[in-house]
Amino acid sequence: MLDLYFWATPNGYKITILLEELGLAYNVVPIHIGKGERFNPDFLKISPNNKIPALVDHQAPDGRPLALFESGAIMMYLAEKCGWRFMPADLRRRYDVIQWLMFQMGGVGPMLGQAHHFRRYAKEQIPYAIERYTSEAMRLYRVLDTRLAQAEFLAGDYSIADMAVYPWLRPHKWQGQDIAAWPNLQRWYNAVRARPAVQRGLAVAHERHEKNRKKPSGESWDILFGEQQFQAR
Ligand SMILES: N[C@@H](CCC(=O)N[C@@H](CS)C(=O)NCC(=O)O)C(=O)O
Repeated sequence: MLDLYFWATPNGYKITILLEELGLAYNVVPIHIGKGERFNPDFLKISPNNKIPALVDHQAPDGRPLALFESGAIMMYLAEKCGWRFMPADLRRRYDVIQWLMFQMGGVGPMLGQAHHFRRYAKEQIPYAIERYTSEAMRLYRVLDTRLAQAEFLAGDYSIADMAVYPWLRPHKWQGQDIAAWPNLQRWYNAVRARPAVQRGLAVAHERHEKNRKKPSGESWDILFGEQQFQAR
């Protein structure tokens, strides 16, 4: 059995989408990030960066339990465990997937996350920061659109790289972006969104954590962005 430590955020959705694509059974362990559940010592043993998602596979292929944090590592593990699905074993094709996955992990996620923060969550509107991360979001959208003019999906065939990027582009309005301005990106976005497993991956999350759609305020803001996160250990 797989335990997914999850909250309804783009990094959480990546894993529910992949689990649905793979048809694996899994148990969702909700970690309400706005309530500080991620500082629970049992969770920290699994996820030392105290962020979701994390995964425990109670029976990994070597016969022992395996705990993983970082969504990219979790995706690579699940793809390999299931016989290299959505990340081919072939060296060159595998690295096509890995480089676009790393582009998401190192660029798309952190930069768009900062765009969300400064445009939507920051208590003070800081024009320099808003401009910086909105421009960077647009630059990343251009990189994606250019790539998707050459290939149907980021790594050629549909892969974990597409599943990693898609949830981050859903809140494109929060990033000050318009997907319709990028025809290749829009074509890809519609194709990924139309996949039944993607819809299931998002629905699992919505059913359980609808309240998370609210903008953090008061105590949940302090837990997410204030002093509390630095005093947790
Ligand atoms: N690089 C990490 C990022 C994880 C991450 O930022 N998770 C967010 C939710 S999307 C979280 O736990 N936020 C709570 C916090 O940062 O305090 C990954 O891809 O797994």
